Amino acid sequence: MQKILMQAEPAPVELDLAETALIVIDMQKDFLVPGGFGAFLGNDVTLLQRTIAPLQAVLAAARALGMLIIHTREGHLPDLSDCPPTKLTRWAPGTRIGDLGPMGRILIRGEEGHGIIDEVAPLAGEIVIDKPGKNAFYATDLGQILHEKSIKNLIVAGVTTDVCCSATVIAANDQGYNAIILQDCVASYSPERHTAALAVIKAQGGIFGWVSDSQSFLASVAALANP
Ligand code: TIU
Repeated sequence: MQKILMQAEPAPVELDLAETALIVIDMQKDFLVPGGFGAFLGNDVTLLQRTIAPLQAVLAAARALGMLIIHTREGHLPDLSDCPPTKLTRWAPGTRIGDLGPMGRILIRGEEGHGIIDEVAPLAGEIVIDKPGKNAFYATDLGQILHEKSIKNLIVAGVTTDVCCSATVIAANDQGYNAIILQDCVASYSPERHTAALAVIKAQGGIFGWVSDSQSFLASVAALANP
């Protein structure tokens, strides 16, 4: 078994790579490209694009190590039957989930905007989970997949820090997983909410998990080759 020791807050964390998955949350055009759900909500989507380069480096290392890699996509069935009315009607008509945008219907499975951006596209064989909620465990097979693969630790990347990444870290913690979020591989439409969400995760001795970064992950992996 290959074990890495990764610098993190509130404390370094040791991870057995055979029991660790990289989960990449919702790196979809609907969140990162103008004209999608993120932009419909009034956000500057370019704030999320700084995650791309560090995430590419982390993905390359995880692939080289043979780690389990899971990508998620937030979105709904074309008939919206899996979208709770509370999520559907929260915004003004014309800017809602299912409404037509420049990349197709907003947050609808199969539409262009629902797809993962090319820069971090899943490779053949990598798991892609479609989720109707913010938390990746809700109404998905994620828990079952992690159980079958004997995964105990999740390295979390993607968007947005304070919404789907945070919701997934919090759910993972309750379900008995160690969650380590990589702060330069996650981003928010609000730098203040990004910082606040990470502060909550690592507070009180790591109440929800650990906060680390891509360089710490890559350094811990490099140390395997040069012990
Ligand atoms: N994936 C995800 O975070 N969904 C969101 O709706 N995020 C926002 O920040 N709005």
